[in-house]
Amino acid sequence: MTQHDAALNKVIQWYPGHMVRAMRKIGEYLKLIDIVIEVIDARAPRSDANPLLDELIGTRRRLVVLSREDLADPAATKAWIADFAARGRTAIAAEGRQQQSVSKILHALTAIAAERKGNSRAIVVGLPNSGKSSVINGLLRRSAARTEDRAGVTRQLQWFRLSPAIELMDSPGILVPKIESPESQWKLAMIGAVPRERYDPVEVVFHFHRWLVEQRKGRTEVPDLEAFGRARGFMRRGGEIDEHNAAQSYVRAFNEGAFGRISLEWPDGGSREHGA
Ligand SMILES: Nc1nc2c(ncn2[C@@H]2O[C@H](COP(=O)(O)OP(=O)(O)OP(=O)(O)O)[C@@H](O)[C@H]2O)c(=O)[nH]1
Ligand SMILES: [Mg+2]
Repeated sequence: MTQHDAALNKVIQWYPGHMVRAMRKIGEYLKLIDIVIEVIDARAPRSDANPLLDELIGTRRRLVVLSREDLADPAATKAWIADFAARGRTAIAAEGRQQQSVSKILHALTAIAAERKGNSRAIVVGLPNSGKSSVINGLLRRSAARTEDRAGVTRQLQWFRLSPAIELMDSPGILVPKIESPESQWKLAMIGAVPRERYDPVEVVFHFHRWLVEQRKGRTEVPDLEAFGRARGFMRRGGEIDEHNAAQSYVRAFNEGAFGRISLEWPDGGSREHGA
C-alpha cells in the first residue's frame, strides 16, 4: 500500500449512526414499498452501487435514475443505460434540478404504478448527496425536501404524496460501510458522496488527476492541483501553494463542471474515452 492509498483509507470508516438506523428502517419500511427508485451519480455508477440495498430490495420493481447527467460524459451515460438494460433494469439519465429532465422519471414511475392496482409506494434511495431529494422535489414540482451541496443532509425517512395513486419516500443517503477499493474511495469523495471533513482533499485530487492523465494518455487540459492553485490564487507567503484549500476548491470546481463533463467509470467492456 502506498502512502497515498493509506491516506485514503480513513474514508472507509465513515458510517455514522444515522445511516445504520436508516438502513435498518429502510429494511422495515420495505414491507410497505412497491417500487424502489435508486438514484446513482451518472459519473460513477459502479462505486455508487450499494450491494446492501440489493439484498433488501429483493424482487421489488426498481428504477435507476442516473443523476447529474449534466456533469457526466454523455457517451459514458449512454453506455451505462445500455449496460443496465442488458441486466434487465431500466435506467433513466436526469438532471435533478431540471423539471423537464425529471419528467422522464415521472413517466416511467407512472407507467410502473399504472401496471399495479391501487396505491403505489415508492422509496428513493442512494448514496449520500447523489441527488435523491432533488429528484423528489422535481417529481413534486416544488421544494418539499431539503437539498444542499453536501453529503448527509436528509436524516430521516419522510413521505410525500405525488398523486392520488403514488406516494414517495425520501431517505438519508447510505454509504456502503466498507469500501474495498481505493479507486472507489477517491471517486466517491470526488463526486461528493463523502462529507468534506472525512477525507484529505489533497490525496483525492492527486488520485483523480493521475487517473485522468492515464485515461487520456497524457493529453489533458484539466489542471493538476499545483496549476489550479496557482491559477486561482491559492498561494502562501513564499510562493508555496495552499494545498488544502486549493484541493477543496478543486473538488468543488469539478462538481460545478469547471473541467468539462467527466465520467469516472464506464461499464465493463464499454468503450472508454480517448482524447482531450
Ligand atoms: N449539477 C447537478 N447538481 C445536482 C443534480 N441533482 C442534484 N444536484 C445538486 O446536488 C446537491 C445534492 O442534492 P440532494 O438532492 O440534496 O442530494 P441527496 O441525495 O438528497 O443528499 P443527502 O440527503 O445528503 O443524502 C444539491 O446541491 C443539488 O442541487 C444534477 O442532476 N446535476
Ligand atoms: Mg436528501
